[in-house]
Amino acid sequence: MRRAESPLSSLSQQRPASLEAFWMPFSANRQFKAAPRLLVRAEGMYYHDVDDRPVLDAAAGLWCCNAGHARPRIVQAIQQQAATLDFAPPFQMGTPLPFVLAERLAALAPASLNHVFFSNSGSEAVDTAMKIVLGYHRLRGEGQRTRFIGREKAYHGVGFGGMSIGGLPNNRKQFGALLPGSDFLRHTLDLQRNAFSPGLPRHGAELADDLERLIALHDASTIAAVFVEPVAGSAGVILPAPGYLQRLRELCDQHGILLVFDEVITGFGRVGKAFAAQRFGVTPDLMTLAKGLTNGAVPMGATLVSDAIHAAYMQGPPAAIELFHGYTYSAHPLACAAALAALDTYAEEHLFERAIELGDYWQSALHSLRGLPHVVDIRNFGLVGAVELAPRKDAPGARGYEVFERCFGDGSLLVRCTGDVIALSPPLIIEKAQIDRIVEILGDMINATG
Ligand code: PXG
Repeated sequence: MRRAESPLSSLSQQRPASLEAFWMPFSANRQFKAAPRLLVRAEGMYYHDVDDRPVLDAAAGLWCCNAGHARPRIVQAIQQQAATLDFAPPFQMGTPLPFVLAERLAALAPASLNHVFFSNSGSEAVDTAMKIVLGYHRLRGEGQRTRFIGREKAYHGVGFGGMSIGGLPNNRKQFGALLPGSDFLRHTLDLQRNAFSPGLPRHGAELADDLERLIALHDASTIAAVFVEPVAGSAGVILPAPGYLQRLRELCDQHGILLVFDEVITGFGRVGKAFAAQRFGVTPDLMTLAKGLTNGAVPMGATLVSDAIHAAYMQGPPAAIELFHGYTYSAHPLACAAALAALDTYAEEHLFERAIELGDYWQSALHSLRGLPHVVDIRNFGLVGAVELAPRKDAPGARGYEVFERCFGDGSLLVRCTGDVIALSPPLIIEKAQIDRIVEILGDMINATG
């Protein structure tokens, strides 16, 4: 399959003649273009770069490829679907696969989440959730509930909705006032009390009570929903103390506030169950998904909605469009085919159990890096890990970036750096020997970076 002599495949295997025109996302464009890192193919646990050097993937691409790369079922499903039905209009028309996929997702999700709205990314899944929440309160005569509560350091994508409830300053500061009325829970990162905790941190369940402060300030009657990542990924892997999510759920219930879990990263086995909601035993009212939904192979997002919310919309004249929202590519046939094949692969290989099976091994391997220069914290949960480094004086992020660059260049290892945190989220097919290899290389590169 690789290296078929078509013009596209040869283009996809070579250094491009010019790097100028492509404005790269979330990248230091000038720095990258001066020393590009180009990946040209992938299989299983490995990428290959443009010089055909294998690179061990400790990031599942970007938290996406939970079953590893180029999985045959998924490849075939996409190929067949592209040749059978490339596109069909999703508005007032249907194709079979999204109905099948939605049933499969509902069966996998917590019991009450039985309705699925499709989009093309995590950002769109979040914005969709925000719109569904606002419409729901309005339908129930509580249209004054317009305020969203996010959390400091949260990442909910880059739409104006998700950005407005996101709590990473760099993602907000260029873009003006954002949606009015959002407010933020305190984040749960506490190195003083929790540094080097194996698994969930002991301290910090009481941080959920911060919602009471916001309720006291704004009045519950103005608050539409609380959005949280059960485990925050982008900010550098921030974990909740046991009981934290339960407490948020209780407070939301007491005050008629909807609880939304953004499971774009935690979904599809990353933390040892299909979804973090199940691992933590807390059921949200809505859940946002993307990434692992198609194993990263085709862009797709999904917003799962409870029966109660869905029922509120399914009233009034049957000819009325219940929700004036959707994307040209909602439920795209290629994405649906990829997602169904990804779900089959996950099930066949029992991949949602891997993060628990490997959890102890992963934890001890990662924590063996304690004591290396500048390592100020190590965090792990499921098959997620983070090694936090102390920032260099006056150059936050520089040390983390250097470790990332060395890992790729000298160590042939793909990790993700976010500020001075090295985040790890390998494909769930990882073997113990590959865990050892990740930790060995990362340790060497941290030592070399100094
Ligand atoms: N919610 C969460 C929790 C995410 O992690 C999104 C929404 C947005 O998804 P899209 O598909 O619109 O990108 C994400 C995305 C990182 C990193 O550095 C993580 C994401 C995106 C970019 C970088 O960890 N997650």
